[in-house]
Amino acid sequence: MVRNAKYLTLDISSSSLSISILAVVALQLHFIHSVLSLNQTNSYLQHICIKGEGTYNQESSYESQLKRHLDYSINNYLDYGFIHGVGGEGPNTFYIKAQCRGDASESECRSCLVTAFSGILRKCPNNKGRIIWYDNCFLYISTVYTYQKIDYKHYLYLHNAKDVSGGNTKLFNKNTRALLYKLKEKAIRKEQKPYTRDYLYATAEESLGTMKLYGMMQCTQDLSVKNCSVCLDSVIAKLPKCCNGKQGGRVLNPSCTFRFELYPFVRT
Ligand SMILES: *[C@@H]1O[C@H](CO)[C@@H](O)[C@H](O)[C@H]1NC(C)=O
Ligand SMILES: CC(=O)N[C@H]1CO[C@H](CO)[C@@H](O)[C@@H]1O
Repeated sequence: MVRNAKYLTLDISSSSLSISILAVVALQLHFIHSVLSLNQTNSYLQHICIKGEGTYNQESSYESQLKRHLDYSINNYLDYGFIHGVGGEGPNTFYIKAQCRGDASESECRSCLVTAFSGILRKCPNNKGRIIWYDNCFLYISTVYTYQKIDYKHYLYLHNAKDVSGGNTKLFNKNTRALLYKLKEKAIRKEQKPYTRDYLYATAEESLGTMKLYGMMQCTQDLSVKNCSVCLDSVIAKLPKCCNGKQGGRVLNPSCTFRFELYPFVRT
């Protein structure tokens, strides 16, 4: 009897406990859902360990210099979401290039780059050349001077798993291309000022019948407007390779990038 009562009590409290847990979970689910509907996550996308740039010994001071340099830049120079840095000496000279997506807040940008740095140390533990991409930022560490240069070597292609429905691939590709050229004109427009978040960055949306196509384009802020345009042409030319007949896709490069989807994925 006593045992039963005890059991009952326990049962009641644990069920009310599970009810309150459920309520919290429901709240979180609601929160997660509203975040997801803008797909404002910061997923890891891909990385490249650049074999040709050599390796370093993890016991050497190279990595701690790199870390100090990056920490300092992240804490002091992130106003426009772009970092370029030079450090180390002689054969251990490193160049850092990092940029956040134009709609990332300063704190999202900072936390993305902190994640990116620990991610790159894990994925390419002793490569001197390495690149890592997340939704909100990328980080490129190299032995090669990258400032103001267009990168024609490192492209990353990602596409939405879903195919365009209804056999409208040709028309959809044409509409996507049109959106990308519209984005390009917007990204390199003359009214834009250097040292602002919007510099060399653009978002746009286009109605396609009952659907809506959303797009984003960005060059790194060190590029000249002319070179941004050249870089964007080079990524747009990869459209068939990355995304033929897909509902969404992106081409990423350490100098410029684009993405399009049939759902809103970027704050406008
Ligand atoms: C444009 O890009 C090329 C190729 O990366 C580079 O050599 C040149 O210095 C850049 N020009 C400017 C004005 O930044
Ligand atoms: C990767 C991901 O989370 N994609 C989702 C983005 O949002 C749309 C609609 O809001 C979903 O359908 C996708 O699955």
